[in-house]
Amino acid sequence: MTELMLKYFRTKQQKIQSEKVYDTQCPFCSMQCKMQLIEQTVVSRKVYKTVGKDNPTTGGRLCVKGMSAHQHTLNNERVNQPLLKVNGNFVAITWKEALDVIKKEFTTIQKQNGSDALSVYGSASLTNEEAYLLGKFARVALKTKHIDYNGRLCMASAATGANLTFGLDRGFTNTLQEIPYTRCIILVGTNIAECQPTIMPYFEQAKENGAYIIVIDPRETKTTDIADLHLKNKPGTDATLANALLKVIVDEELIDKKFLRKRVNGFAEVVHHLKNLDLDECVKVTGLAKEQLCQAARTFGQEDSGMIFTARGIEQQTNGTETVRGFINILLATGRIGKPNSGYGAITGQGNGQGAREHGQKADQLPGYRSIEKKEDRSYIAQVWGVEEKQLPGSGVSAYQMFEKIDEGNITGMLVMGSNPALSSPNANFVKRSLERLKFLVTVDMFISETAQLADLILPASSYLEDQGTMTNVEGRVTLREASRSLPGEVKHDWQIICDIAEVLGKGDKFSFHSAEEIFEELRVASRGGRADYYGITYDRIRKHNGLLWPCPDMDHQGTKRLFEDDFAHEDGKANMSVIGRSHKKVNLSEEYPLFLTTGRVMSHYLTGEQTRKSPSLTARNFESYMEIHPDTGEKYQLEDRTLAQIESRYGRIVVRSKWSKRIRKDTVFVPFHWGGEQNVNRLIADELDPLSHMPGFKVTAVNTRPVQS
Ligand SMILES: Nc1nc2c(c(=O)[nH]1)N[C@H]1C(S)=C(S)[C@@H](COP(=O)(O)OP(=O)(O)OC[C@H]3O[C@@H](n4cnc5c(=O)[nH]c(N)nc54)[C@H](O)[C@@H]3O)O[C@H]1N2
Ligand SMILES: Nc1nc2c(c(=O)[nH]1)N[C@H]1C(S)=C(S)[C@@H](COP(=O)(O)OP(=O)(O)OC[C@H]3O[C@@H](n4cnc5c(=O)[nH]c(N)nc54)[C@H](O)[C@@H]3O)O[C@H]1N2
Ligand code: SF4
Ligand SMILES: [Mo]
Repeated sequence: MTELMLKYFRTKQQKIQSEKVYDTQCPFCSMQCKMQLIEQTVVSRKVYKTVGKDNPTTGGRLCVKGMSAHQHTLNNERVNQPLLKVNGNFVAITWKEALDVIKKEFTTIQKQNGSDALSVYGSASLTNEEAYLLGKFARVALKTKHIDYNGRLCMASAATGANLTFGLDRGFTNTLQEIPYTRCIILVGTNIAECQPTIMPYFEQAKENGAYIIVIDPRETKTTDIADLHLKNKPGTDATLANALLKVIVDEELIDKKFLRKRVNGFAEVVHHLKNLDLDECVKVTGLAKEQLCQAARTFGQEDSGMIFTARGIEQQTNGTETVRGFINILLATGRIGKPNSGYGAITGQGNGQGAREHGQKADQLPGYRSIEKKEDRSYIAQVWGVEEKQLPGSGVSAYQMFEKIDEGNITGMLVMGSNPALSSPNANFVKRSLERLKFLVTVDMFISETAQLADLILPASSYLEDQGTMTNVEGRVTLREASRSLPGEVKHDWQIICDIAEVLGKGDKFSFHSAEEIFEELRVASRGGRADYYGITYDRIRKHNGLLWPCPDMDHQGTKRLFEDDFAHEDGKANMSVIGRSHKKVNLSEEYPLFLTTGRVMSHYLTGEQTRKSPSLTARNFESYMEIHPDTGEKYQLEDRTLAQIESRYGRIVVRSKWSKRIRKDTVFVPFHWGGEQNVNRLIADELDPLSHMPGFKVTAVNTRPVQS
C-alpha cells in the first residue's frame, strides 16, 4: 500500500462513527455462501459492505448477487406493515386486524367450500424450520390436502429421478471437495458459471488436474467456455442424447460388469432397448455430429472416474424425470457412483432448494421424506404432532395443478409464502386469471410482487439479515444462517406468522414456538428414522462442525459425505435402471411456430427478479429482458440487433429486445425469466407437465418472432 493510500484509508477510518457486523448467508442460490454485512456510520450516513466468510462449501467466495443482496433488503419499497386491499388500494392495518381478517375469511371459505378449498403455496427460500412448519400448518391448522411449493418448478424432476433410481434424493452424492480429483465430468443443462458462480473453482481445479469436461447446452455460455467438448444440441433432445451415449458405451464394452451384477436392477432391459436404437436417428434428433457423440461416450467410459451433473436445462422438460434417469443410467452402467471421485449431482437451485424439499411442503410428503400415503409414516408424524393419524389429510396436487383447481372452482382461498407464481408459473396468463378468481388471497412477502398485487392481504416477512434458521445447501450440508439484525417496522418472521395464524384459528397449542431453534428441535424428531434424517443435527453441532451433511441419525454421527458406498436406498439395496425415451411427445417446429424457445437465467438477477430488480448494482448490469438470437436467424425474421421483438406461442405473446449472438443455435432463441408484464416469458410456456414429477416444460416451446410494428 502506498503512503498516499494509507493516508486516504486513515482519514476514512477516522470518519467512521460506528460499525455493526451482521453474520448471515446469501439469500439467493444453493451455494449459501456465508457472509457478513458490515454497516458503518460515516458522517451520519450508513454505508454497507459485504464480505465473504470462510466455510467448507464456498471458502470465503461471493458472487455479485451476494455482494449486492443488502440493497433490496434495505430498500424503501420493503413492506413494513400488513396491507389490506380496500377498494383496489392497499391500506396499512395492524397485525390484530390482519389476523382477524384471515380468521374470518379462512373460516368462511372452509365452511362454504370445505377444508380442501384452502391452499398453501410455499417456497424453497424459507428456512428448514419454516418449510417444516408450513407443511404442519396446512395439515394440522388448516386440515387441507392442498399444499405445494415453488420447488415443484425447480427440483421436482431431479428429485423424482433420483428417488426412482437410487431410492433417495440428496442433490449431490458426493461432496464438492471430490470434484477436483475426478477424471471426466459431464455438465448437462447447467450453467454453473452464472448460476452457482462460487462453485466454479472446484471445476477449474479439476481441469487443471487434467479432467476432461463435457458440457451439453444449446447455447454457448460461460460454463461451456470451460468445456473440452461442447455438445450444442437441439433443446429437449437430451433423453435421446443420453441413450445414444449409453449405446456407444455398451457397444464398446466400457461398462462395469461386476458393479452392474452386484448393485443394479434393470440393465438387461435397457440393453435390449438400446439394441434397437439407431445412432443415425439420434444424430438427426439431437442435431449433433456422430463423432461428437462417440467422443463424449468414449472419454467418459474410458477414464477411471467420472461425475455427471444435471440442472434445469434437462429437468424442466415434460420428460425431465426420465432424462435425469437416462444420465444416471450412464453412471450405473460404468459403475461411477458410490466411489471416491465418482458420482451424481443435481445442482440445487434455490437457497434452501434441498432442505425445503425434504420436510413436508410437497403435496404428497411428510417430514424427513416420509410419504403422506403410507400408514406407518402418517402414524409416526401424527404422534409427533399430537393428532390422530386419520385426521391427517391425504396428498394434494402439484403447484401448477392448484391453479387448475382454482379455475375449476375447487380451491377458493390461497396463502402464498415466499413465491411469485404470477411470474414464475407456466401459462402465466392463465395463472394470473386463476389468482384473480380466488375469493381470498394472502401473500407473505417482503415486497408487493406481481402476485402480491393480486392479493387481498399482504403480510410483511423478514429477510436473510433478520431471520435465523437452517438452510441445507447444494451439497446436502445443513448450515445455520445466523441473523441478528432487528426487524424493521412491523415485520415478522415467516415462522412467527404461521404460529400467529394458527393461534387465531384455535390451533395455537400445536404452534407455540418462540424461536427457530425450538422448531428445529421438533423437526429433528419428525425426521428421525426418515430418509432425510436430521436427528443427530443440532444448532450447537452445526456451529461446531461448520455444517453437517445429512443423513445424520444420532448425536455421535459425523454426517454422511458420500452416499451409496455399499448400498442404494431401495429395499433390496440396488439401484433401478430404467428404459427411457419410449413415449415422450416431442415439441415440434411448424411453419406457424418455426423456432425453439428456451428460457433461463443471467448472472445478475435471481428468479422473478422481485429482489434483484430492486438492487441498483444488479439492475445496472441487466435492466431489461432480451431475446438471444443468432444473427442469421435475426436477419431471416427482419430482426436487427437491439430491436423490439414480439415473440408468440400458442399460449401468449411478449415483447423483448433482440440481442444478436453467434453463441446460440440458429433454430433456437433464449429469453431469461427475471422480468414481468410484457416481458414475462412464462406467458409463452405450455401447461403440459412431466407425468411423474409434474414439472412444467420451461425449457422448450415452439414460437415465432417478428419486429414490433411501430
Ligand atoms: N444468477 C442466477 N443464479 C441462480 C438463479 C437465478 O435466477 N439467477 N436461480 C437459482 C435456481 S432456483 C436454479 S433452479 C438454478 C438454475 O440453474 P441452471 O439450471 O444452471 O440455469 P438455467 O439458466 O435455467 O438453465 C441452464 C442451462 O440449460 C440450458 N438449456 C436450455 N434448454 C436446454 C435443453 O433442452 N438441454 C440442455 N442440455 N440444456 C438446455 C440453458 O441454455 C442454460 O444455459 O440457478 C440458481 N442460481
Ligand atoms: N420460464 C421459466 N420459468 C421458471 C424457471 C425457468 O427456468 N424458466 N425456473 C423455475 C424455478 S427453477 C424456480 S425456483 C421458480 C421460482 O419462482 P418464484 O417462487 O416465483 O421465485 P422468486 O422470484 O424467488 O419469488 C420469491 C418471492 O418471495 C419473496 N421472498 C424471498 N425470500 C422470502 C422469505 O424468506 N420469506 C418470504 N415470505 N418471502 C420471501 C420475494 O420477494 C419474491 O416475491 O421459477 C420457475 N420458473
Ligand atoms: S448468489 Fe449463490 S454464489 Fe452468489 S453469493 Fe449468493 S449464494 Fe453465493
Ligand atoms: Mo429453481
